Amino acid sequence: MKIEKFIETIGADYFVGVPDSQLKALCNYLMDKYGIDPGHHIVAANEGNCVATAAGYHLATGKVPVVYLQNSGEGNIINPVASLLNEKVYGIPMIFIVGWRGEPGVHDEPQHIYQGEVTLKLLEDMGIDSFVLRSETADDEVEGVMASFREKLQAGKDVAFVISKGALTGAPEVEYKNDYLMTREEAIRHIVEVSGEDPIVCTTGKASRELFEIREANNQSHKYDFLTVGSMGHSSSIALGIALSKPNKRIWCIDGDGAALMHMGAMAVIGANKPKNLIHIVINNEAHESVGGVPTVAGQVNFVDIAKACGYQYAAAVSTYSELDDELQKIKETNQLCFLELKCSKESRTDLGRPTNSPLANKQIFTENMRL
Ligand SMILES: Cc1ncc(C[n+]2csc(CCOP(=O)(O)OP(=O)(O)O)c2C)c(N)n1
Repeated sequence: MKIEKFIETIGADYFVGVPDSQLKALCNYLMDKYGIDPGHHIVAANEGNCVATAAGYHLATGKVPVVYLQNSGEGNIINPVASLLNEKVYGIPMIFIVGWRGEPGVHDEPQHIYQGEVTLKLLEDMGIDSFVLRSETADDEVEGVMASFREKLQAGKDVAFVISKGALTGAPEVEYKNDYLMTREEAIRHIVEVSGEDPIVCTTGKASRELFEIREANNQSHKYDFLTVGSMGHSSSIALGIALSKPNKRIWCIDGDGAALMHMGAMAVIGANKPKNLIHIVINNEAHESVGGVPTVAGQVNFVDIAKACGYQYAAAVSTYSELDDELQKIKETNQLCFLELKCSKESRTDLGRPTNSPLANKQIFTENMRL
């Protein structure tokens, strides 16, 4: 279905979301039409925040908002859906648009398989009526579904369109860029040169795919790396758990700005615990680059000040490779909790591959190496 027709059919003009590559048509449509606009389109830090912000919009206007998310974000919405939106609590109506990664029968990456299997069931368990939009779904069928959804929304219930691969079409071209010169991939290459045999916990999305390919190109083992292929926003907490358990090993965390924002409370807990052996690096390209490039709010966030305020003992930002190399050497030698922000461009290789090791195989060699 063409995105314009879909938006016209659901009749909404207020959207809060976390982007998804499978929702590219929707994301680009919203960026093209509204950009980031407090009256029409907000990109939230995580999907639970989307629900809460959309609930606030409904409370203030009486209108029905739309929340869009990848199905990976279902876990993040469960709490506010069950304890805020549900008709046994406040009965706040909302339309969800959910990108269905890992749909059974459609090939996808390991982190999407189980989530894909339980996507519809989780919606059902949350009391959200859903309809699966497929590439072959006729426009008038969607109109019919929306007519019945409208009655449910009027009764304070929530509904969802689950978007199968390729079902939404007609994405306008949108250019996502900033002025920074370092690329994420080259910056990771510089980190790997300095980290040597230290373990690295790497964030969700293309950063992990790039790290995997860098190891391959260097003929190095993958045993040093824990790739957080799913579980966006949790790399720094995983790294904290490792760092506190292995005080004699230096642990590097390569995080993304979108991921760091998604569960920013983790930084407060890391800062309070002060593991001396943890180096937390945020690659800030001001975007959700891995899923298309929709901006995060990280262009307006001072991560260095936040890290210092959370209790990190050293924090700095760099935007060139020579600054990066200087800082990497410095923090490698200081025995204290360090934070480094890398200001990077919004780009990646079009021929970037995916890890060829399974997550289970990755875990096994990583843990064997950790326990040596
Ligand atoms: C809970 C959850 N929501 C959404 C996604 C989809 N997703 C995968 S990577 C990504 C963007 C990550 O952005 P950032 O951390 O800034 O890294 P970048 O891709 O820019 O390097 C998103 C939204 C996900 N995997 N999990």
